[in-house]
Amino acid sequence: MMRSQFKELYNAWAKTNMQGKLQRLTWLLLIAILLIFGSTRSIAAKIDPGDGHTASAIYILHGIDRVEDRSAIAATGVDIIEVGKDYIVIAATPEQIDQIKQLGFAPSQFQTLAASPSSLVDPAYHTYAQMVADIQSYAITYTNIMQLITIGLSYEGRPIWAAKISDNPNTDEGEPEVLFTFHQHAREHLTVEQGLYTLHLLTDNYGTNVTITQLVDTRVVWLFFDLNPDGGEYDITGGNYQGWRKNCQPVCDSSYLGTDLNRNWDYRWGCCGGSSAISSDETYRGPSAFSTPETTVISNFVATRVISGVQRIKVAIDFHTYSELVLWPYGYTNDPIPSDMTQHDHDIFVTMGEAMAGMNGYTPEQASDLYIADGTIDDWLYGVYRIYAFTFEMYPTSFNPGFYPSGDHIATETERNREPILYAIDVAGNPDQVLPPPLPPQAYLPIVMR
Ligand code: 0X9
Ligand code: CA
Ligand code: ZN
Repeated sequence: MMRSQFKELYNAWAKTNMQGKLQRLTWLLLIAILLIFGSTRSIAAKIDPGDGHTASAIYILHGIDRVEDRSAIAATGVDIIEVGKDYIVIAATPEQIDQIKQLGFAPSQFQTLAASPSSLVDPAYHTYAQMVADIQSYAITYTNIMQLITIGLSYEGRPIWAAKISDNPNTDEGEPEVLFTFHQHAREHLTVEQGLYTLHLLTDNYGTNVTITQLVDTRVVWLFFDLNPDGGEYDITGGNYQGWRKNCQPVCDSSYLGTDLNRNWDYRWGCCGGSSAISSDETYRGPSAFSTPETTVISNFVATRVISGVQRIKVAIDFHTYSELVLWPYGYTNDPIPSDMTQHDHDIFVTMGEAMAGMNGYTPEQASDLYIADGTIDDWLYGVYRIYAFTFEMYPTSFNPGFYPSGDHIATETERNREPILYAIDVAGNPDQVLPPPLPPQAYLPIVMR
């Protein structure tokens, strides 16, 4: 009795133990499978994003001189880096090159460009940490006209910093507001310098320069120094420039992932072949509009500037490199005045755009004259809030030096935008003033009869 009871118990224990062993074995097997496939997957993520695409290379395409062709090429998801009179420079995968050839462009038009000669990071440019140190020291020096805030975090958790420049910066005085944004695209480091230049310009000259003092006293200037801190830091990893454009969501350690912030804004997002649905592409728009924390944080901020039903921000400039252009909406269509723009607003865009281009020597044009792009910040700022929003493409005009001019250019190229920046701040007081007043009936010139 005891024996058989024991035997039964033993058998039962052995059975559960056996099951346990089997379970453990199964787990081990599962873990092994996960490890093997997990590691191949992470290696694979570096070599192949899993959507059949491979690494982008830089090409120059000759004989391209029509916006229709450029937009058709952009629609394959390549990044058009430069638009010349009769050529374009693109970053494209071999698959995209095949697609472009299928569109009818001849192989003889393609030429691979050598990588940028100076790939060493230039210490004259501010890193994220150096930028933060600079703006924090200014905030301490100029408490009378500067309020420094963080409005949220990037995907990797870096604070997104904003400065409010105005007299009595801790009080809402109801003044007209201007928004300057910098560094949506990681490799466009010159734009961070433009943001710091603007901060220094408005603060260091306050109280001594009459124009600047008046502008700071009668406006609110918002400076968003760095919309893409994660991408910017990734672009300088290891002391070598990486040619990175997008943010780091979900990761920045391969050439395939990340969202193009300037295709992620929620106005006609993904509408018109001006962005890509493929996560490995340079112009990947994300799975939905405002899928990135960086664009979401700015959009939430801009929404807070609607007070008593009126958007306080009247004028905006978003800084990029390169090509030396002043661009205005819309970028999603070639139509200069579609139904979501008034003739009056179009006239203000053209007048302001040409005026600013006259000051910095850039070329003024509608954004889509370059190529169609959808989900861009200026289309969103104007489309949703009727803000006169421009995109500046800074120095240089050509792929040498392209995104990485040496630090010697920082002072001249940021100073070059002094007048357009002051003009934009001024015009925000009443944008309508840039248009000539209509002639009253009695003002017609008398016809002189002879
Ligand atoms: O493609 C962009 O986002 C901007 N150029 S950049 O080389 N800095 O990436 C330009 C956007 C202008 N808008 C349109 N072309 N529609
Ligand atoms: Ca004020
Ligand atoms: Zn850009």
